[in-house]
Amino acid sequence: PQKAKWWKEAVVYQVYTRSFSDSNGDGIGDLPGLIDRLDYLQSLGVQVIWLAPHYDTPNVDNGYDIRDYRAVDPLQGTMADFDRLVAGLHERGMKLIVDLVINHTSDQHEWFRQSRSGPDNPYRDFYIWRDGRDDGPPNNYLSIFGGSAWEKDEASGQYYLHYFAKEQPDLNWENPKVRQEVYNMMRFWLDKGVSGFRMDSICFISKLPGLRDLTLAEMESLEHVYVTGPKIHDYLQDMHHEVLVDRDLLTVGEAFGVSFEDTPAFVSEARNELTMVFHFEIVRIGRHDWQVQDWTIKDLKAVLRGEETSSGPDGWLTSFLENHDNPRSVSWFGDPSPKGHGPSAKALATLLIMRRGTPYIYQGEEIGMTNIHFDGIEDFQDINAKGIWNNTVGIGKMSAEEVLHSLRRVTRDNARTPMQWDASNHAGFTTGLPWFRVNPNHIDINVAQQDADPNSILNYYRTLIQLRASQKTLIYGDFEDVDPDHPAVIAFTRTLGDDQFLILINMCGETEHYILPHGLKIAEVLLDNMSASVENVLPNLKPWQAGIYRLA
Ligand code: ISL
Repeated sequence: PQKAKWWKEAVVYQVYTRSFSDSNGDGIGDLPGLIDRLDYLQSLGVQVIWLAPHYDTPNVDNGYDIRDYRAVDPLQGTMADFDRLVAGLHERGMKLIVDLVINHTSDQHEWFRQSRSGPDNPYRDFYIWRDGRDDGPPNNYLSIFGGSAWEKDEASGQYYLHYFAKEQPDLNWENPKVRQEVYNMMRFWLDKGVSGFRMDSICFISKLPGLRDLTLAEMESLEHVYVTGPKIHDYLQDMHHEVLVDRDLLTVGEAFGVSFEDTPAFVSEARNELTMVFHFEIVRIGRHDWQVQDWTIKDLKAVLRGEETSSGPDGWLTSFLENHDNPRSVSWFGDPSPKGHGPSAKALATLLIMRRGTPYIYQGEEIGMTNIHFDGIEDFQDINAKGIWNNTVGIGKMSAEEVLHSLRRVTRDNARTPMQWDASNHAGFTTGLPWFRVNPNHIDINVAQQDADPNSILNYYRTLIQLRASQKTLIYGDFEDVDPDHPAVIAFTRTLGDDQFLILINMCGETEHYILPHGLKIAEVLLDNMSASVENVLPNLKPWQAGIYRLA
């Protein structure tokens, strides 16, 4: 049986501050804007906020390029605002986790400025510098955002490594001084009252010894290579021992590239590394890297089962369908048209909250925010989308239409449009000019309207979250897919001792004639997005019908 922990019972809400709520009219969301919305977040029933990077940054990658780990980005507010945020959450019985970006810093970080100033500088070894090979970079590593992962520094003639943008040089974790600096910085924020960390790209921090060239196959899936550094577990255990131990924190690692089989090593409680990780198999279903592909509900169910076992006997897991790096789930897995929007968003909510694992709601998901329309490349903000464009259309490798077809669907920008608070101009996000376009559908999809409608997606989320909080079985119970082969319906049970629930989700926009396997029978409806009664849940599941039921 699972040990009880607050971070298993909590539902987490991810705030992408820049797009959440702007208090001063500069068009960029900020900490005071978030503080103004805490009552709303409390009313949703979430207990934890995951805050996007709030550190001083030149904003090349929306804050994932940190210039000063101990200062607040002036666009987002002040240290006093940060302290007020923590206090405001604690007053409401809620907690804060912050984003920890320690695979790389900004190239404007003081450590990098020093490091770059010459091979003899004491900070040189804070980053990864190598001599070039022939007339090019030290090896054929590629950046996740496209192009070489090496940038030449003209002054010394050497190259530095950057897995992401060239303005995001990778830290050298081999250097014990780097580790000590990072640990001190983590203690600084823990002393301010944060309850844990979301660790960005954490599985990339250990580099491959020798930095050999990648094979062609490896170049196609960089993340699977970059997570295989041999010291990753030493570093995480060292960090745990130095900083995390005995503090009862939520630590969630971004495990982009880590296979399900390799996951127990990160999350096993006995190993003292992380409490849970994010996998990308579910949110990346239906695409290869950034190119869209066909997918089926059966594929999705296979991934759900695979992820379920990835926690091993004494680890924990996460459940999420959206974040700031992925398109909107209702546009990807559901049906964003007026007819399918409400039912499919509720069906996805049922999956998100009722799986085993700590659920993470991304801002706007609780009202079913959708992807936005892009005409041409000039409509995009995302540094990743621009990199993809330059490396395809830019060098004549692919046609603009072909690339746009995928980019429109997959770009991270889809998740970064301003939060839709109401039907007013700029959706109540700002009184100024928003930094990024507001989705015109805020007229119909917004918090104010859904708050007032008992049948809204928002109120369905509230009910789901309460239900999960009230039933230990829905938190700690085992998960079993009871119908792996059905092509349209997800059917699973959650079981703890004698207590058992059935979750049914019709993942398509057609009525499904559905018979429960193994002679199972529904005895009680706890929640059903079509308000069906015991007698009429089955045999005809309506389009996107979903719910939680007790079995006879
Ligand atoms: O979203 C991706 C590409 O579009 C992923 O490859 C993503 O870059 C990867 O999951 C790492 O993401 C994290 O680190 C990046 C930052 O840009 C992302 O926003 C962050 O979530 C670099 O810090």
